[in-house]
Amino acid sequence: ARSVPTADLESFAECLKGSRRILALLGAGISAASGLPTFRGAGGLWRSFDATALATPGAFERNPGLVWQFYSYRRHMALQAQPNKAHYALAELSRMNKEFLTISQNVDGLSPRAGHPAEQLKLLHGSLYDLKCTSFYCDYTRSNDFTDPIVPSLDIPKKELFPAGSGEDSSGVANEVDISDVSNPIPDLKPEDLPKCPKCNGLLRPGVVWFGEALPKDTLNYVDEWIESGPIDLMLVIGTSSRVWPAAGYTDIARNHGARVAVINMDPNDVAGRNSMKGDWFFQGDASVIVPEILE
Ligand code: BJW
Ligand code: ZN
Repeated sequence: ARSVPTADLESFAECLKGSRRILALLGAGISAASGLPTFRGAGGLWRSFDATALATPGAFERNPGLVWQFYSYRRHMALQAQPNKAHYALAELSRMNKEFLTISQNVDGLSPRAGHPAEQLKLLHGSLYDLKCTSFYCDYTRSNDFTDPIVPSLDIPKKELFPAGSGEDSSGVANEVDISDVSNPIPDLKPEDLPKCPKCNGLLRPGVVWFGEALPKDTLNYVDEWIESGPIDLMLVIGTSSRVWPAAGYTDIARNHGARVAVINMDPNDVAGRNSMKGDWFFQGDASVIVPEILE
């Protein structure tokens, strides 16, 4: 049984067939079926903290140990997670169509791991596996560091993403204390226990974009040039609440460049209910089901 109404699917398929320049904007919802929580709504809390409140320069300044534990946990969970059928379908479309560009707000690394060609995938909010020095005069950065934990002090108990049943054979010991569970105390880490810069011994931070910070300039320039280099046929808006700027703005920009817009989201009130985000198509449901179905 199809999860998408046939009429919509037919008109979309026809548009897709005639489309060359396609832009996709990804948000946390595309990775939900891989077991990773989104930011807003259920799962958007880490311990008692709002995930978006930890994603700020101020939170890191006030308590780098806490923020590093949050990111260490997120890295661990994302490394355990597997890309889903939506990540794979978009990677496949990229290989088939070199004029397809994906801009992702996600830092989880699942699109690259699904084999999405790097030159057709722009990460607007950085990556959990990039690190950068916080010292003002130091330019040290490191990318694709999949070490888990990143330093020994961050080897703290974490929840298993998909616990191996409740049987005695599951690795229950490691799961007895779960750092994401608010009833368990959180270690008070000192700055000297946190990831350090090999160049200047300053504090390293995750290479992600926090609120109030500029998105990577090269990435923005690349996307702008891609947008300006011809009319856009189709835009796919997948699993994002479209509340965070400038990412959310790309949908209207694409529309102004001629794009028809397909929105794929679990929640019809989230995106489609807000007028400027209204798409020509709204496909409601789990992206890991819908995306492969409509791109097939
Ligand atoms: C499913 C599903 C399933 C669930 N299938 N769907 C007014 C105008 C313009 C800007 C601003 C403004 N007011 C404030 C700003 C600035 C601010 C901003 O946008 N704030 C808003 C909240 C109002 N923006 C910024 O600060 C940005 N920088 C900036 O503007 O710089 C200016 C500047 C220029 C020059 C110098 C200096 C500064 C930076 C934004 C950075 C965002 N960072 C984060 C954290 C990244 C690191 C980390 O991961 O920890 O990015 S916040 C968080 O939100 C993360 C996400 O990428 C981002 C977007 O969230 P997303 O992906 O949409 O997730 P959710 O949870 O919101 O939605 C999930 C959706 O999926 C829902 O719709 C579900 O229904 C759906 N879903 N399951 C399909 N299975
Ligand atoms: Zn440094």
